Amino acid sequence: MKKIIVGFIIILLLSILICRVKNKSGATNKPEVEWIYTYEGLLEEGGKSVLAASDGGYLIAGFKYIKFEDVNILKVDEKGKKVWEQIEGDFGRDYCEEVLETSDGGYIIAGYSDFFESKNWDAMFIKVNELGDPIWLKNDDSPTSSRSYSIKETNDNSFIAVGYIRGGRIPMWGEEDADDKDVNIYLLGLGSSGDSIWTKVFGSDKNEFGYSVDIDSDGGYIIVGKTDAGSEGKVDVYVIKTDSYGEEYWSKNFGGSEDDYGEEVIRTTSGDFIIVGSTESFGSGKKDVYLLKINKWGRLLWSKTYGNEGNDIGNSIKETSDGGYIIAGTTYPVDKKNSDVYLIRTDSLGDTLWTMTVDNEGNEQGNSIDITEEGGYIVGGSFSKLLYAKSMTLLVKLGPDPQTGYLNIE
Ligand SMILES: [Ca+2]
Ligand SMILES: [Ca+2]
Ligand SMILES: [Ca+2]
Ligand SMILES: [Ca+2]
Repeated sequence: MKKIIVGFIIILLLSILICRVKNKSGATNKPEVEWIYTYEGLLEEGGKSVLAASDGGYLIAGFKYIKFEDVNILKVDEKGKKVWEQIEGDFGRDYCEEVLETSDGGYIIAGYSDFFESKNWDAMFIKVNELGDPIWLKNDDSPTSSRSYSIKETNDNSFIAVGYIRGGRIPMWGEEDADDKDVNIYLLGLGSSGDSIWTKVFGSDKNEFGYSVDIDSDGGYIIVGKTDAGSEGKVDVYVIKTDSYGEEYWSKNFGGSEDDYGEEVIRTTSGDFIIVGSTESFGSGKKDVYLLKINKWGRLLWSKTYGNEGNDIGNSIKETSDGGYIIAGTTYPVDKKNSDVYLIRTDSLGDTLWTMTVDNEGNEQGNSIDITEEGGYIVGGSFSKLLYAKSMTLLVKLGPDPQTGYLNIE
């Protein structure tokens, strides 16, 4: 028996070695970095969410400190030159978490705000036109603190948003009253002018956070975040599937014995769901980027990790035209004093086609990625020269991906 195990381990090690050699020989087939730009004001700013706009150029939304933090929307052309910039929000602090192009050619922002009269955070939604001029701004009027992190447009020009809220949940079995302190996932069905048509709260007496929502082929929703009610008492990736009214079909935890976080979920062309986040349970040390593919019933099809000894964080994912994935995040290499943008391109099974770090000689954070018209990538995030120096908005443009191009020719 021992001999069989030793033999198996040798074969396993050899196959890992062969895989490594293979990956190295193909590793030159990456897109080129075409440009890196930082955008700065007098004070702090940073980018949270990027998109390749249908009228050309790129749009990055985040925050900019004027008197307080405000939502900032910056439109640049294909070369990264500023076309327009708009500040949105009201009297308090306003943060953007996601920007989305809407079917009318404008944009919608999901975030949160501590509006003047309010003593806590409110989920906030801002609709702007194609030049960033405000059309409406709506704050969630729930009595407890709420935030929104993700928004999608439904096919009737309405919106679905997810975030989290304190309290608001239904009491659990054996509980007299649900208290108003624990955090729960908050799903909002919004009308075309941003008013809540309905809201749903999901969670237990532990904390649950919602970070991403996508629309399923059945008109229902898939929600990803994290829960403190994880296996072995630690944090797990948390996934909820609902119908189009937000009624729960199923919910699942994923991860191992340490902390695992879900950041973004998208429905794939195969009809499954792909989730990106970070894990401390598996991988090469500290946090690693965590990729999970699940089917529509929530069954895990496969999971992968990417990273090195330091912290490697997955923030954003898109499906490429060949059915693979592009992931953007941040890596904190142990042999360096600063962070880099971390990009991972995989095939449809999550096997690595290439990885790349982007370093602008400072602290780069890769928060969001989109695919450009010519099959390259636009990455948005933040940059600071030194750890506690003023932060700036960061954009990185990559040329066409040879991996996608090669597969297209075939
Ligand atoms: Ca809870
Ligand atoms: Ca866990
Ligand atoms: Ca790591
Ligand atoms: Ca760096």
